[in-house]
Formats: sequence, structure tokens, C-alpha cells
Amino acid sequence: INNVLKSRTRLIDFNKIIDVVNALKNAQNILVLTGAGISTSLGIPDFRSSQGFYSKMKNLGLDDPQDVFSLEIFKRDPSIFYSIAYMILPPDNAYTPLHSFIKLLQDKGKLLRNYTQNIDNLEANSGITADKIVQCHGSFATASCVTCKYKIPGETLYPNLRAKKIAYCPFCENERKSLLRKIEKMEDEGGYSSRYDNIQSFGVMKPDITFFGENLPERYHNTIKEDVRHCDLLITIGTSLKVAPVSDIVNKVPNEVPQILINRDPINHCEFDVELLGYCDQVITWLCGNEVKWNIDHKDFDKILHSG
Ligand code: CNA
Repeated sequence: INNVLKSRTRLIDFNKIIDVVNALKNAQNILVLTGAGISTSLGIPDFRSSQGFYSKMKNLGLDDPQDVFSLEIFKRDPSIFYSIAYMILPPDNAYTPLHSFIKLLQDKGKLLRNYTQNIDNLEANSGITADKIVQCHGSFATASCVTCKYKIPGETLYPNLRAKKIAYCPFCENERKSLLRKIEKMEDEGGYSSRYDNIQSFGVMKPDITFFGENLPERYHNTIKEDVRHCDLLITIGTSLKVAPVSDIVNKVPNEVPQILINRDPINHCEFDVELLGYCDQVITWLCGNEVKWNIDHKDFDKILHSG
């Protein structure tokens, strides 16, 4: 890791790992920005890696893999999303050493907020409290009817998602059936109205994850401005920083606030004071176990720490 330690000379003088250690020890309001990379060790694919979800989508013949998460396409044909969603469903009660590291920051009173782009809701499993998390792209924790917005616990939808079977809202069912009958009749008579183009998604239940074409949750807009002003350290972990507006957070944090990146791949379009490149569970276990001397409360901590 020492070999890949990079300095952002125009800002803070981060030349040695001790500077990272001191930054962690001294900071009181840490903003942690996370992405899919912090959950890959549990077998949930990220989006853009070579083994990621998007490469799997390409293999399924989709031109643009992001289409799976396009609201417009969901409304036209929800079966596309329902046919692949099982791949990114969160495992029960699991969380990684990296999630436990964020929880440790919370326990030490140092966590200002964890802005997560993840939809797997694993932060909650690790004990990070709701007030400390902003789920920038929503999550699988709840699901809503696209037509009447009736909300249900997300887990209620899992059997359907696992079975690739579209779930419908009970309150919209009668109207949906009557619309379908109307369309059938129109088609029998040789006419069709484009008014009914989105009929396939009428009354369909959709996990409350933010699709392309949807606004970010209100909570994001309510907290981000104040948080970037108050944070005294930004740690970005396991994200390619390709999705706006979350990717802009790194630019919004004042210049004098140190920024640390922990990621498997370098991010060339952003500058950090320090880049710790590697698998985040290993990097953070090494950093906390050997350097900062903080014990991460996770069943795999010792195993990873002593694996060399
Ligand atoms: P991304 O664009 O797929 O980037 C992931 C990044 O993580 C890459 O830069 C990888 O190098 C890095 N990475 C992968 N594994 C590791 C690891 N073990 N240790 C350290 N770094 C690693 O994903 P982003 O999060 O940047 O993109 C934002 C999308 C991804 C959001 O809209 C999410 O909803 C979406 N997503 C979430 C999940 C999840 O909730 N677990 C899974 C897949 C996608």
C-alpha cells in the first residue's frame, strides 16, 4: 500500500501513512462516501467492473446495460428489471468489515454521515443508525406501486424478484384488469391508442431504488449542503464516481478538508490527497489493525489482518 500512496501536493502534505493515521485520529466529522465496491466481497456484483453487473447485462444482449435501471424502460416493460433484479438482491443479515469500519467511526462519535450509493441496505445490518446514513439512490428496503405509490416492506417483494415474477399492487388490480380488457378489445377491433403505452407497468410494484430519470431522495438534498460544510475528512470507498450528483460531492468539499480514496481501481477524473488502492476490506483492516490500532468488530477482522 505504501507504494501507491499518492500526494496531492497542492493541498495537504500526505506523504506517509502516519498522515493518514493522524487524519483518522484527529477528525471529528468524517463524511464517508461509499459505492458498490464495499459489498462485492459478499458476492454482490458492482456495476462497472469487468465481472460487474453491466458486463452480465451486455451478455444478455442489452445494448445499454443502464437501460435496466431506466424509469422510462421500466414503465414500458417492467419484465426486463424483474428478470435481472435477483442478481443484486441483498443477502440476509450480512455485512462486510468495511461496513463495520463505518460503524466503528459512528461508535467513536466521528461519523458525520455515510452517503451510500448502495441499494443493498447492508449499512443497517452492521448497526449504522438511520440518522447517520443517506441512501443517495434509495434501497431495496421498501417498494412502491408505480401508479398509486402504495408502499410495502421491500422484503415482501423478494420472492417475486427471486422468481422473476412481476408483483402487482392489490389496490390497482381491478383498474389494471379493466384497462387490459379495454386494450384487448381495441386490438380485436384493429385500433390501438398510444395512451396505453405504459399499460405494462400499471400497478406494478417497484423497489424504491432510484432509477435513471428519477429524482434523488429528498433526504439527500436536505443534508448534503450542510454536511460538506461541516466535514473535516472525506473518505471515498468502493466507487467509480461516475454517477452524478453524488460524484460531485468530492468537488463540493472545501479544499482544505483532506480526502482519502480507498478503491480497487484508481479514479483518474478526480484528485485525492491519498489513494489507498486495493480491496477495501483488506486495506481498512490493515490500516486499522496495524497502523491506527483500532479493532474492527467483525468476524473476519482477525482472519484478514493475519492473512498478510
Ligand atoms: P461501480 O461504477 O460499479 O464502481 C465500483 C467501484 O468499486 C470500482 O471503481 C471498483 O474498482 C471498486 N471496487 C470493486 N470491488 C472492490 C473492493 N472489494 N474493494 C475496493 N474497491 C472495489 O459502482 P458505483 O457504486 O460507483 O456506482 C453507483 C451505482 C452502483 C449506484 O447507483 C448503486 O445503486 C449501484 N450498485 C449498487 C450495488 C449495491 O447496493 N451493493 C451493487 C451494484 C450496483
